Amino acid sequence: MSFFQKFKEGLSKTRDFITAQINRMAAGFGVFDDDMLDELEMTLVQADCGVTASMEAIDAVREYIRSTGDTSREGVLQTLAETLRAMMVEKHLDPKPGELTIFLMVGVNGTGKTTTSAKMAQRAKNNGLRVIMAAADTFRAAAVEQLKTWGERTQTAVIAHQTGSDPAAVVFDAIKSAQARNADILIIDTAGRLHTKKNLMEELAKIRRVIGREAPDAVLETLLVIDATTGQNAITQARAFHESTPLTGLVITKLDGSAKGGVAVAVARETGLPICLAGFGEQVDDLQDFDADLFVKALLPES
Ligand SMILES: Nc1nc2c(ncn2[C@@H]2O[C@H](COP(=O)(O)OP(=O)(O)OP(=O)(O)O)[C@@H](O)[C@H]2O)c(=O)[nH]1
Ligand SMILES: [Mg+2]
Repeated sequence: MSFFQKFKEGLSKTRDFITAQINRMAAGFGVFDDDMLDELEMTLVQADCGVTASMEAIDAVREYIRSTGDTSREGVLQTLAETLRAMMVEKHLDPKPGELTIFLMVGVNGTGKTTTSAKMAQRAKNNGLRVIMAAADTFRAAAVEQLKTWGERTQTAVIAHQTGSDPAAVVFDAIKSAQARNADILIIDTAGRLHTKKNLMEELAKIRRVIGREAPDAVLETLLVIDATTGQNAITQARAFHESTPLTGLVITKLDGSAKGGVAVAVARETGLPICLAGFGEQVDDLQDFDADLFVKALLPES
């Protein structure tokens, strides 16, 4: 399946919703008037693009209509696509062999941190890189076993301590191990935590201090894993995590079958953070570099 097909299939529910609304609005006219633009704005909000992004996008459409007089469906959709696209920054992770890149995977419970860690390990292996994973979720009872199982499946070494131990100590050991084995990549899987729990957020800051001290030359990517089915709470999550653990990028998971795919636009617009990866399923190869052009193309109806 091509890149675009994955985005298209993943965003089909969201696109179907937007398409149905637009078809209903434009039925009989084929052109957009002011009321329809208001409705279109509501449709974007309902598709979880966020209030600010939706408002700005429709403002741009109004400006386009004012300056060109073009109220056609084509012109409106084209302007909409360009405006939404411009709100998103994509960043492709490109770890180099021979230097250590550390991926610190963070996020609230159940967003897909562990699965994404495994997917990333598999991808790095496919690219001939040396990978180690760290089981820094010492909180949830089965978490260490879950990562070890992924380690076996992807043939990746997993550094783990017992459940209940200090995650920063696991990270310390994992860095030592990565350095001793000349690993190119260390993926740190952390426990799901609510962004409102101050002590849990402090734990992440401690992990970061260990990384800064023990691997000062490593490239550190702190990636917030966001579940695309979450809705607007994702914005709050992103802001809270970014405040306590400066993030370098976002991963949007569960884009397969989410009717709330627009949330990627909302989070990108509200945080300015780049989106690095997109998760499209539970299998180890269901991971793609995020592509903002394809994303927007897949989100909106074909004009
Ligand atoms: N459909 C779909 N399911 C996913 C995707 N990524 C993860 N999942 C599923 O989401 C569930 C949670 O995934 P985990 O990787 O365990 O999530 P986590 O963030 O590590 O969870 P905690 O460690 O408990 O916070 C599992 O059932 C995964 O198979 C995805 O891209 N698409
Ligand atoms: Mg996990």
